[in-house]
Amino acid sequence: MKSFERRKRRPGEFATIRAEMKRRNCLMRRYRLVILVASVLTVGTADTSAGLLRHTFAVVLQDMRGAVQAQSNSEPAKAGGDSAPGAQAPAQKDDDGITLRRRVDVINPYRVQFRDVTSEAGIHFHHERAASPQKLYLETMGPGVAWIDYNNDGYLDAFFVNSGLTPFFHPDSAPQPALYRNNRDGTFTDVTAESKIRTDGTFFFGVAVADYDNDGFPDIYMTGYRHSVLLHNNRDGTFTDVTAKAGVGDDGAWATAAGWFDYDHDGKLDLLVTNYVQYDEDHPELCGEEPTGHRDYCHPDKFKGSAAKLYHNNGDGTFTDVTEKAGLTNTDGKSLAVVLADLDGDGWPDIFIANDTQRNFLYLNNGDGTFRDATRKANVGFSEDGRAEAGMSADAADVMNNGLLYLFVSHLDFELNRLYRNNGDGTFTDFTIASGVGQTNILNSSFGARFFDFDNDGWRDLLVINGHILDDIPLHHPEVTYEEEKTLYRNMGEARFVDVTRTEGKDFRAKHVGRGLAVGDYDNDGWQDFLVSNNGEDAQLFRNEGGSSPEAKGNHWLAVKLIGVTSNRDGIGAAIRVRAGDFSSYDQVKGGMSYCSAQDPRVFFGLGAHDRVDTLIVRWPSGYVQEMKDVPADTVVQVTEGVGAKALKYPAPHPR
Ligand SMILES: [Ca+2]
Ligand SMILES: [Ca+2]
Ligand SMILES: [Ca+2]
Ligand SMILES: [Ca+2]
Repeated sequence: MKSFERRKRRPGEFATIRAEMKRRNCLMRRYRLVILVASVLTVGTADTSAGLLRHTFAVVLQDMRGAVQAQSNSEPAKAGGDSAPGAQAPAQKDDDGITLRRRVDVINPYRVQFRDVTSEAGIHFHHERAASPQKLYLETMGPGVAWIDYNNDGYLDAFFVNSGLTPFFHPDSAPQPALYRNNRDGTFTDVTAESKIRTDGTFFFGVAVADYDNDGFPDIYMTGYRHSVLLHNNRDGTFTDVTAKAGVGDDGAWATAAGWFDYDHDGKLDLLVTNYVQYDEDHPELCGEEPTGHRDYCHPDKFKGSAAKLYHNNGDGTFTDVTEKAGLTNTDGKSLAVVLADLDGDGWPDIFIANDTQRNFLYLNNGDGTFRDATRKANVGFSEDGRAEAGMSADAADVMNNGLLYLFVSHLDFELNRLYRNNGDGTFTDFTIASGVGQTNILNSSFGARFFDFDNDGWRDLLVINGHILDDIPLHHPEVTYEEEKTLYRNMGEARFVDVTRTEGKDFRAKHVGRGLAVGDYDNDGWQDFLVSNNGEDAQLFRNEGGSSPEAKGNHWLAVKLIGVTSNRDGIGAAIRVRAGDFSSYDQVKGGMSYCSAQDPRVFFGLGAHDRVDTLIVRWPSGYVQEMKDVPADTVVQVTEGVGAKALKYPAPHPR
């Protein structure tokens, strides 16, 4: 009787049972995964800690919740065909056999996307590659890109570096850089002509921006081949080339990355210029395959390295080359990136340089105008297995929210990009594999890279711009392309990075020959945007659409703009700590970063659910410590050294 009754089910009941069984199976699979992951972590990883384990559990549990949610969302619509409000489209299967929607729920839960707004913003800068059949080495490197608020209206303007003339490339007019003014309504206007920025055919690569003369307006340093240029901002929209008087031309060298910092704490910003290789374009090495005559861009091993230069700011518009005095003469360098930050926490800014095929350099500041090479002791010169890699980009950030700056260096294809964990005792540990920033990018050649909290959840994420050096790379490695996707990693907490590139739109995933990356909030909405410079292609502006994501609505932010009085006016070298409840985040106003590019000078903090900051503490390079209490979130706070803080209001869009 009972068995007969069981056979007589109500219509639709079988479907419900099937759904329930499927849900239970799904949960069981995930419980098994929890146990598996826990076992692997406990047994197999040197970096296992209670925190990481907790985090892994949290991720997997979140995944389970996401799966349950997705399950309930995919249940059939009720009789009558009404679809529930907020019902989601059927999930797409991806090639891992896991539904893409579930992956998005877990790895990009706030659904923050970047949109290519280059064209609608009115930016139409094209980098001239200066390509020749001879494949001059200069052609494939560069360019960088910059954010600079040149007219000091609180809105970031954009500056693009261009190439120049070579013995094999001499058009009627030399390629020119470009300055675009931010119209405060999402668009830009090309103001290059009125800015009087015009170059003479010098081949430029990178850019560093800072207010070196403390007059309140940011100035521009452009790195170039055989000659670099300092452009003083005249405060009326025009710039003057003051290189000769300043004595910072770096003549004869191939300058790449540069950065500003006040290494001797005298209140005046000094200039660190890194140089690549000793290269003679008039008698170029021609590289490639001899028998076939097939030309290729040279390998850096063909050339000798070139030492960086440190220029001390004398405060009267002139600088003195103090490279030797400071102990920085090292011709092993084939440098492409620099980050200037206090890496050992002693209050003095240090120098980290990424070198191509040579070890990186870490120079710690002795506090007496000299530096010591601490690379080997600090363990940041090589990959974990002792190889010097390609070193195209560098950044430093607190990705653990523990007050220690980790170092990131990007590399070529078939090398892993490296993350070095700061152990807080002057040493670092290669954290690449454990952190997850290496593997998914193995076929890409990574140039510009920056840490920033793209979804404002309180954890700094990582954006990497890719593009190969060799335009014929598929001939050598068919699986590698010249144009490459960008890579976005989300920090899932405690420096566990997950590649979320596939959760971004097609604009973001379009392939380019990526080089420079400048991160900045050009529309002052608190969601950080970015500029990309591509070799031989149009530059790109990506807008962070986080502000219009319903899922991200609960995430808050705070930006800090510093005005130094005793310290250098830009506050470069200042350390900032933010506390909100049990949340704490730390950063510094750093010099250099990324690949040959200049970043938003403000420091941004994602705050997650915190809509107020309990304390904001600024430790200025002068040593003065300034503390502000109960600061509202979702605003740019301007802190003037020793004076006070105010929330900046941005003027309404002005008529065009
Ligand atoms: Ca200035
Ligand atoms: Ca100084
Ligand atoms: Ca984040
Ligand atoms: Ca923005």
